[in-house]
Amino acid sequence: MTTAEIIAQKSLPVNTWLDCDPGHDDAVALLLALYMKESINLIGISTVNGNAPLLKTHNNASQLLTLYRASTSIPLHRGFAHPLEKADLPPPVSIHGDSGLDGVKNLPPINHPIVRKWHDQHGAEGPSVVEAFKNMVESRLNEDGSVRETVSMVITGPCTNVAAFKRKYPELYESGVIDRAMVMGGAFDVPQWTPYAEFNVATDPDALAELLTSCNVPVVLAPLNLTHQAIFDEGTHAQLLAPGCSWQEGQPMPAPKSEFRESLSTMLTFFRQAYIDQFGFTQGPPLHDPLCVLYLARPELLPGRWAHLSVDTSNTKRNGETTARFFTPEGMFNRWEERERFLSSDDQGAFPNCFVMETLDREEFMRVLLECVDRAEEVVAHTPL
Ligand SMILES: [Ca+2]
Repeated sequence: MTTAEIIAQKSLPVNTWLDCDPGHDDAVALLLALYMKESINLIGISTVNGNAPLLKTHNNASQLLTLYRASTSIPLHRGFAHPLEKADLPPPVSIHGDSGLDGVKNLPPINHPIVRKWHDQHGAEGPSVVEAFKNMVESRLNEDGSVRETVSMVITGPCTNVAAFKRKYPELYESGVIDRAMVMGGAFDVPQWTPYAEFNVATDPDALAELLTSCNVPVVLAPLNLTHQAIFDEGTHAQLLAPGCSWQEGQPMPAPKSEFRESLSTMLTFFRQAYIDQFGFTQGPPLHDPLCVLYLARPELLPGRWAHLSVDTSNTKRNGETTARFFTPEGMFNRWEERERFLSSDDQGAFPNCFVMETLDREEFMRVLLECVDRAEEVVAHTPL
């Protein structure tokens, strides 16, 4: 059994909370979370400042949930508009456009009644998300403090919301209900947003640092080294537009088979162009965020290693830099359940606090993604707005 299987050996479907800052790749993560139904039970969603200011990421989440015809029984909470401590960090980048989700055709408008319903459901900003996490955890604890069921947190933006919860209710964060914090962020020796740091971590380094102090909730990290393998290439794009088509490289793209496919295609085309213009990615955009959802359902597709992860919070140019000391060779540390022996060590810097996903079965990921598109298209076709 691989290390990945050991940490993620859970019964399916996995109760999942998605904390996000949509964002084009967040949008794909949300699609997977909603439509990998036999593997993922999406119990809640929250938004955070990140790819765009909070007002916009919350709008985008409301529009996407409407586009995807998500069940309105799933709560959507508005989170924090500013990082945990550093209020003066630079504003978000424009890679997702001014709205944070530019270029998507047929996106339901923000004044659509269903979008408004999502938007206003739990629309109060900030601390209310912490109370939502509190209720989510408490409702899964028995009276004697034992855990009735677990929840995996998926964080595809800055970690602000979850870190604020951990600070206010540390005993609930560590209660065992939250079994892991899946975090898209960080990078090791690859080009980044700043010369030292990946965007999500640079946007709120103190928040990730807070999560890394937990002895009970491991961080499972999808760094850029991994996510840059998740290239949404032209061949996959052709299949997204017209499933089963015989597209060959150099041919024009097929016409979209439905309005819904056109929406997703334009979303990924915008993201593709942004990656060409800003980072020189010519093969297609990397789909960072969905890998955190994919791992919950299919950990064998994303093997990795345990590490002690640290993050620079010094407010210097190295702000948000992630450093990993890996437990190698295999066998030094494989099982989260065996962390006790490190807890008693004098050197807390040796504690394995993070599982770093390292490689991806890209082909299978794209197959899963296209399957979710098929399922969503079917629902959309039968659910007029
Ligand atoms: Ca994101």
